[in-house]
Amino acid sequence: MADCIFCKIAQKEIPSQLVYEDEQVVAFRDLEPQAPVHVLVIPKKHVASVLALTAEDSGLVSHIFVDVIPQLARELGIAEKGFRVVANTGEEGGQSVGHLHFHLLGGRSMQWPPG
Ligand code: IU
Repeated sequence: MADCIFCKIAQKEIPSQLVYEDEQVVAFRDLEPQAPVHVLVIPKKHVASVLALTAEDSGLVSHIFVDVIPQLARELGIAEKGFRVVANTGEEGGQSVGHLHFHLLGGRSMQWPPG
């Protein structure tokens, strides 16, 4: 999508600290990390949010959760102690960028409830 910053990051029109890439997905370091490890896992195709996912995206979502996130968690050294995956959705959910992204956070003890 033309004006989407995460589309531009996925297409490398805007630089980022990429930590993973395949045909469907990229992951990069969050610019304002909230934990020692904080990366964003995004689909290359534009999907606005969790609410915009359709049955056609089930393979993509499965790939992100079954393959990409566990692999990244291991590579980034947060698999053993634990980590958090967050998809802020919509205004009250705290979503500030309108391109689906999964925060992968780790390297410190997480609190509950979130703010
Ligand atoms: P949110 O769940 O939509 O609020 O998450 C958006 C995240 O994207 C947030 O943590 C920002 O720091 C991060 N981010 C980024 O890493 N690079 C950018 O160019 C922009 C936002 I815009």
